[in-house]
Amino acid sequence: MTRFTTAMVAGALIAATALPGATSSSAQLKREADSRGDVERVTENPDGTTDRVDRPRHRDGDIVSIQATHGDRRVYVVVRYADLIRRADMQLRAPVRAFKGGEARQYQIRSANGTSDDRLNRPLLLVGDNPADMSDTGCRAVEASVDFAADVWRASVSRSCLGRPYSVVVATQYFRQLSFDVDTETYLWDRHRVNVRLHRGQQR
Ligand SMILES: [Ca+2]
Repeated sequence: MTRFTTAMVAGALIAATALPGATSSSAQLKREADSRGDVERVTENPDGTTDRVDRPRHRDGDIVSIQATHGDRRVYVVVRYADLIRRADMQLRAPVRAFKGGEARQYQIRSANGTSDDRLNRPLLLVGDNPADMSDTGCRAVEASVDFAADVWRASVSRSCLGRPYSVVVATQYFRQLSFDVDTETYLWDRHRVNVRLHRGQQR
């Protein structure tokens, strides 16, 4: 199994500030571009140091945009990549920070989609403030699919599985493990985050 690291989710944990309520009664949607050519090769060393090497010509897994929607019943995310190749060792992730009543919980939609085994590809909703120790919520109302021809990943989760939050912060990560042993892990990754919020009055 992949070991989780603080670095992997750092981008998702930044925007934790409480957000003012919006006035729109419709679903909220936000789309943002992500830089191209910013995939990194990361090595976490036994002494706790981390080496990062830019891979500007690496297109596979390079996130180019994220679109998040906070609807009345579900949170949706659509991620586009410069290129996306089916690989057994990749994970497509969408960290979702859900705010309600002054508290926030950290979730993550996770989808592998690297094999033809649908059981392994079944998307999961994880929860936990410690990115190294997240647990499966058992939520069945989580969906994900990959269009490799279009280099697009689509995922969604019901608001009930997120505790019916009044606002969410949605992020995304591409993660591909290259090597792993007890002391050292090397992986390719890219990440982006986007803020989407929903007015309290729309809680259901
Ligand atoms: Ca990118």
